Amino acid sequence: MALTANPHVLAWIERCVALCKPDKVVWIDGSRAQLDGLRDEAYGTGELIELNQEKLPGCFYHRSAVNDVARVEGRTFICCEKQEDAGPTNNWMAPDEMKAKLRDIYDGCMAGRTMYVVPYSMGIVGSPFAKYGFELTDSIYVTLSMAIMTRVGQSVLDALGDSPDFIKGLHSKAELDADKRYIVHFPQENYIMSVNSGYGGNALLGKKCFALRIASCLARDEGWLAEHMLILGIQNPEGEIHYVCAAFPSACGKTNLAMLIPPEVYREKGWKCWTVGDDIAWLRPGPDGRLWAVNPENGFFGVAPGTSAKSNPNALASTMKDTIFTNVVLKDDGTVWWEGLDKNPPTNALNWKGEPWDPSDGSKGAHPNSRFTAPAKNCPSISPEFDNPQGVPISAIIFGGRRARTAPLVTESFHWSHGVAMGSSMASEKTAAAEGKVGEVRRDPMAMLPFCGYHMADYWQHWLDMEGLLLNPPKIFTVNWFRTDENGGFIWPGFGDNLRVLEWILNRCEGKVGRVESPIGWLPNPEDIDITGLEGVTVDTIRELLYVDKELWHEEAAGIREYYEQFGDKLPLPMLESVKYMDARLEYPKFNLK
Ligand code: GTP
Ligand code: SPV
Ligand code: MN
Repeated sequence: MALTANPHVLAWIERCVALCKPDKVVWIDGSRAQLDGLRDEAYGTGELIELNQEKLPGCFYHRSAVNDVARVEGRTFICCEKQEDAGPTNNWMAPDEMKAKLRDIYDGCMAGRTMYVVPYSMGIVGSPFAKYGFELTDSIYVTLSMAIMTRVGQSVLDALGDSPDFIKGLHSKAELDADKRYIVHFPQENYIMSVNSGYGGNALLGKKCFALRIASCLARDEGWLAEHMLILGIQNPEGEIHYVCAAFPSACGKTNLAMLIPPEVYREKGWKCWTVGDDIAWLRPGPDGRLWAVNPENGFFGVAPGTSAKSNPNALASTMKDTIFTNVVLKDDGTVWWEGLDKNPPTNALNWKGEPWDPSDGSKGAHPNSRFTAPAKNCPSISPEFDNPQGVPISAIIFGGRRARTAPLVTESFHWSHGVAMGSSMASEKTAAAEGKVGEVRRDPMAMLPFCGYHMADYWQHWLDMEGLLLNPPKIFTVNWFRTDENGGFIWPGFGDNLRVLEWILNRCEGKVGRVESPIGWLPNPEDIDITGLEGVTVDTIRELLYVDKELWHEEAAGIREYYEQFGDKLPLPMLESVKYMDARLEYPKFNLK
């Protein structure tokens, strides 16, 4: 039975039912009993596997299809009326043409199956910043994942009432046919259609599809920002908490930074960090002229490999109950394992494909993009402000990526538009979170390349315009934890020690520390990065990590200009000026670069 009388919702669902032809329709009220019932049903069909309930209470396991393990950017479309509004970085098709194509694929796709109606909220239900959506899906895995990642159920319907202001999402696994897989956004209709995938960002429509691609369009129209950013609170020994947002491309360290545990010497002095969000931030100008951030999600869909008691104890602790594990190693005692968890790969275990796995044969047991889906409230470092509907005030915005050689450990922008230019030209080496060749360098502006729902150059202009809405804008920085030495090893220890860099950033925001001018931005005095208690890192190491290589940066400037060319007349002037200026400054005698 329908759980709402909202005529707009009911009329749309009726059309979807007529198209997909499910055997029945089940409304998700969000109750524990209903979700547990669905989980048990999925144990029966093998869609989900129960884990050891003594060791991992409330946890279960899922394997996705072998051809369905990451987002598919090549099959992700922005279908606005005019192609030029989607821009050169998005796939586009005319809405009518796409709908005709999808109609054939969806026709009868749920025959013999149940359609679950999942009402969900991005943001705290009832908050002025929350936005509501519905995901119609034929997957119990997706339904249960949405119940972790978002706020679902009756409270959402009550808050929505009879309003037509909701985001529609129609998802079907269909046949999991990779050739008919489409992840499609119709921003002008607030509509998302996803078919033939059951994985992560392709299928959990509240996440990348709604909270970034559709929301970025809403944000442009309404004067705010929807960003691929973590939100972290940093408490200093005086007890003050300052918040930063950071955008890194997929699988480049957001979850890790969001759950940072200070190094021992910092903990002893009283430093503490608080997790507000690990993937998505919605940012609005507040009445005080600052930028305020909320995390619209309610859980973490984190990369499993590399997560350990050493690298990220908070993430690991978050997965100890009520968590779904996808595509990791399944051990014979009903627990899980992945590369980097510890140094003891299990014997008698099944790999992510469900095959008996011999760790000594050199193959990976867990898929590199295997993930945990964990409730945010499980996280030991979850911020007391997590549920604050007003969000938290942001002192600094940080852009980062994986660069083996070029980018310094940290750089401060000269001013807002320079910071926007820095964000627009971010580059990173490709990871396993999306299909394609791992390792190759690609530009990923603001870590939003796969997630911006409109023309990238218009998005940069929107970022520039935001300055005018902020009396007290955050400072913008870039960081790079991934510089390597001649043997390919990381020079910077990273993880908890990244707080040492954050401290410098916050000190800059408060004017408590100096900086050095460089052609590419302000850099720290190497002595101002606190290295107390760090083994093997000296002031010279920091100097090396901050080094600006003239030739590499000339190449970088050329690469950025070439990248910008595709945006033609739409490219905001400050972007181009910024790279020209930087390129010229590399030759200024005062910098004396070799
Ligand atoms: P998405 O969920 O895909 O958006 O990824 P993410 O940005 O949250 O990345 P995550 O924190 O899961 O990190 C991905 C990988 O980066 C893991 O293998 C980490 O071990 C590694 N990583 C994270 N932080 C650091 C760091 O400071 N230094 C180094 N060397 N590696 C890091
Ligand atoms: C990412 O790829 O940035 C993720 C995982 O956070 S997914 O939800 O699949 O997009
Ligand atoms: Mn992400």
